[in-house]
Amino acid sequence: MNGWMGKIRAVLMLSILSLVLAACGKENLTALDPKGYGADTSMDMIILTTLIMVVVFLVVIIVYSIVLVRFRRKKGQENYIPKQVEGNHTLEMVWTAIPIVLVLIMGVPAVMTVFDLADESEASDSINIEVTGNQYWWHFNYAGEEVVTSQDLYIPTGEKVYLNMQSSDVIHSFWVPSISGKMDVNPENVNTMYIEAYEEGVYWGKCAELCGPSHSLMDFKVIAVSPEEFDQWIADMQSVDPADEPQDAVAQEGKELFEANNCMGCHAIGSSPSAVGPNLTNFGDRTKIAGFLEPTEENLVDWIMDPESIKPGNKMTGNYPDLSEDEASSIAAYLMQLKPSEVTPESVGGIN
Ligand code: HEC
Ligand SMILES: [Cu+2]
Repeated sequence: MNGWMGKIRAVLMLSILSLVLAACGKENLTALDPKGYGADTSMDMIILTTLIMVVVFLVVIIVYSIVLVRFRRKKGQENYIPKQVEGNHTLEMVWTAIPIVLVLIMGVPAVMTVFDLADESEASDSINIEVTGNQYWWHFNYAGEEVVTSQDLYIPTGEKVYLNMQSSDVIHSFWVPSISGKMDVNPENVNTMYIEAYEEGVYWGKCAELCGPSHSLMDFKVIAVSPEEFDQWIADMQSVDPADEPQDAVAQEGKELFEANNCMGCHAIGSSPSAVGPNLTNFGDRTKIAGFLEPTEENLVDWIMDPESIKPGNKMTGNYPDLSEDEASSIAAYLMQLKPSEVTPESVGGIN
């Protein structure tokens, strides 16, 4: 009685725990709630294979239980030997054929999905983006548009967007679980894939390849906006003039400090393709600072003063003169004002 109660209690506790834990994790960071074509087709495969495995499991358990009960050694029949079926042709054919059929049911759609997701035939008429993975940030160059950005990748909904991906250093992996599968981003070759988001929203991306001490902080976002908003965003980004004067005196001072302290050596504002560090054209609209910090001025000052304590091993540390907190604040005020567009992560619901 006690033993049973204990087991029931354990099962109850586990169910409650899994309910509680199910609420953890970020929305739009799961392959199990697909919001884009690649994730959708992967989900179909997950469901198909899981169903088949459950059926196989149930059949095996049922047959096993029947055999266990029916062919127990019974009293008075200790020397009874049941009918021997070794070498039975029908049986052997059946248990060879069933797994082959099951593998075909899973394999054929899997191979078709792989070819479908690798189909590049529409790439030349579509949006093409050059994606560069860097220790520990992402660079996005919109081919033919003179638009460059980092960390937040804007795409239109309902369209296939083709990504041509390469790394500037070590192997990274581009993964936006709720939109698409993973793709390795290698230094020596260009890997391609397309992504398509069904709905507007902000989708979390992760680098899925261990790439150094701050690998786990190499987050990025896909911002899916309507096609009209996307065109608007591209136009807004194209109209940025890096020489424009900031609105107030503090930001003006920040701009001068930004120019005087080597920041420009690595960070472009405008469409310059050079990219030692993230392009900052629309930095004020970013969902995060450096991919993962809340975009507050305070966090930005901390980042500028000591990026190493925030993202160990990053390539910015030590490459510019030491700054006072006042200087860092002025630069932060300037960078926070870089908001060229009305189309922002907030305009499609922000992030959770
Ligand atoms: C040697 C090149 C280099 C210099 C010089 C440099 N940075 Fe950076 N910066 C980087 C790199 C690389 C990153 C990306 C770090 C990461 O996320 O791993 C970065 C990230 C940033 C970010 C976050 C960008 C984003 O998209 O979230 C800001 C803001 C920034 N730097 C500001 C500055 C300022 C201000 C200066 C001058 C005081 C400066 N940087 C000097 C290379 C540089
Ligand atoms: Cu990485």
